[in-house]
Amino acid sequence: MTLIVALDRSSSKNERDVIGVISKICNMVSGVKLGIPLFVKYGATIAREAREVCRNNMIIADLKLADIGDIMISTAEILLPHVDAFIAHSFIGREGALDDLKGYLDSRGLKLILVASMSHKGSVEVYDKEIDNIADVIKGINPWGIVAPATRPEVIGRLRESLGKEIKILSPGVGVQGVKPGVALCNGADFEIVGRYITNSSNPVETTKLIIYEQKRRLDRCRK
Ligand code: NUP
Repeated sequence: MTLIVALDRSSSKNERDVIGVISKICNMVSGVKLGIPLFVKYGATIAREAREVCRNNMIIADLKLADIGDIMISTAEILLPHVDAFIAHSFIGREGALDDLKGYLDSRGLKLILVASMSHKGSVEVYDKEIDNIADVIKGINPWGIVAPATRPEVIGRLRESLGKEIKILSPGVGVQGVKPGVALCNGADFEIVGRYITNSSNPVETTKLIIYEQKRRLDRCRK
């Protein structure tokens, strides 16, 4: 499975509707990524609920951690029982930050995912200019995965080349941000992250099926 669903907001007053959406599609996706708006609104409860309905999926907390090690660890601790992976920014560097977080997550059997570049246009202003330094930080930390933009497939290709095959690449930008399903996979990503295209759909199950169908179709073509 090559799809991760991103949940960032609830359209009703409680979180049951986003939980309702994922409960219908858990069996079609690899992971469920929970975003900052949901954590601010509902706290750790949202992760517990996601875990309860999607027992076999990877639950990813996308808090985009970017702090000193001690504070990132205190943040992760709160969500520990319900989450399998945490996303942190790579630009903060290793010493006193990412190396501490990585050590802590390793000791608990949890995954670290580092943002290597972002899907919005402004990411070229800093992240892409520093891509070699960023790749060095990533190599030094050796996380389970990285985030790289579906919107700039050449960046995915460059990171794949520099980091090798072991590190998983997760690519957002598919759907509402304009990229067609399968494009990032064809350029070296392992997973595509899709949020609003699914969560805002009047039929999230059919939309998820369609994305998976399109991913397969494009992959079959680009692998020929
Ligand atoms: O560079 C990034 N771009 C991005 O959109 C890094 C991310 N983590 N994301 C996240 O991916 C964003 O926070 C949201 O949860 C998801 C994309 O959502 P959508 O545009 O598919 O709705």
